Amino acid sequence: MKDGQKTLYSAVQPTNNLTIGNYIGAIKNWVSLQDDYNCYFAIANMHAITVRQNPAELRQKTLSLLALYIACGVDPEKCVLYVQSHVPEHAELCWVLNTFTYVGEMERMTQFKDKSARHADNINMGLMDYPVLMAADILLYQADIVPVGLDQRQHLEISRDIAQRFNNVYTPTFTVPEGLYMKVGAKINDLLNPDKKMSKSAENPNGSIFLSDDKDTVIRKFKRAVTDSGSEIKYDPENKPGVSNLLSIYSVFTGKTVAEAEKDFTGKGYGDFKLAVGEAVADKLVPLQAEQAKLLADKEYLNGVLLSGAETAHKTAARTLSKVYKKIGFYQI
Ligand code: ATP
Ligand code: LTN
Repeated sequence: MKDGQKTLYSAVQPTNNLTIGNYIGAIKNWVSLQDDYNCYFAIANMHAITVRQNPAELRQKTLSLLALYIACGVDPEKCVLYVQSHVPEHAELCWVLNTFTYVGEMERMTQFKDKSARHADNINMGLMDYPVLMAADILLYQADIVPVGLDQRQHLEISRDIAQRFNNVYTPTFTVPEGLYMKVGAKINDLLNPDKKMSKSAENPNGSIFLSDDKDTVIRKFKRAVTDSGSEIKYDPENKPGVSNLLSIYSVFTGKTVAEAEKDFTGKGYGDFKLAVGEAVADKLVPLQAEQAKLLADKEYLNGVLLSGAETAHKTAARTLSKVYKKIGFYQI
């Protein structure tokens, strides 16, 4: 822990396979921020069970996500990496915050509406309560900033509202967190449906590039990516959503600006362009997969990271929860 630094919090659910959207919108940014903040990165398995999971798979994906965080460059020596369910204060604070959240607010959440439609046979209370648990995650650590993709903006706003509401009823208790959205890549879109976000759980897996895809699959998916009418390779999300999405991906994976990326392709056709994007992505994914596999072979090391992460996280979380319990009048012994 670094004294005097602000606190940063983020998490990903250990569900399905992660896409390059998750990587670009979330994990990649964590790496560049980890030296400047006190960072907590969780594996949100409690959020994951809001839709039905296979238990063996959930267990395996938890470890595999940790290995991925580390393979991407998130350093367990600098950051607190832990599993959400290992720190019981998340559920405990969530309960208190539920009493500061209105049913109507939760019913209006876009993700709740989307997921209710997709899982109509299982619209459970947890699905509705998802944003409150997320607020509990963030507020327990008094996080100043929360780097996430744009799809999480609404959840972040509600976390801020809940924090402010509590602070106003009692005395300042929670830091009111700020969302951090990157300029390029805050929303990577589906390759076949460039108006929709690329998602882990998309119906057609050909529109998503999974971090576990091999080189041939990556190239094949990019070859089939939907481009736009005309032939110019230019960043114009309004009129050329397909091409602009590919340019964003290329720019993030090569470290070039979007303007530099455009220049690389002046005079070139869509075929060459799509191949180059595919190659840039595959070149980064192959070593990442090798590193993840190497880490996964050392379960003892990974368990050690989680054990020490849970211990550190629990200390901070317990301090906040105790403050909250005192303010609301819970008798403490
Ligand atoms: P699902 O589609 O299964 O609900 P998801 O792909 O949205 O899941 P999460 O675990 O919910 O994945 O999100 C992890 C992080 O990745 C969040 O910070 C989220 O904002 C970010 N993210 C997800 N998809 C994208 C995307 N297409 N572009 C940019 N960021 C994204
Ligand atoms: N709901 C988030 C994952 C998540 C999260 C958090 C992100 C759970 N808790 C706290 C930031 C802060 C998602 O990305 N789907």
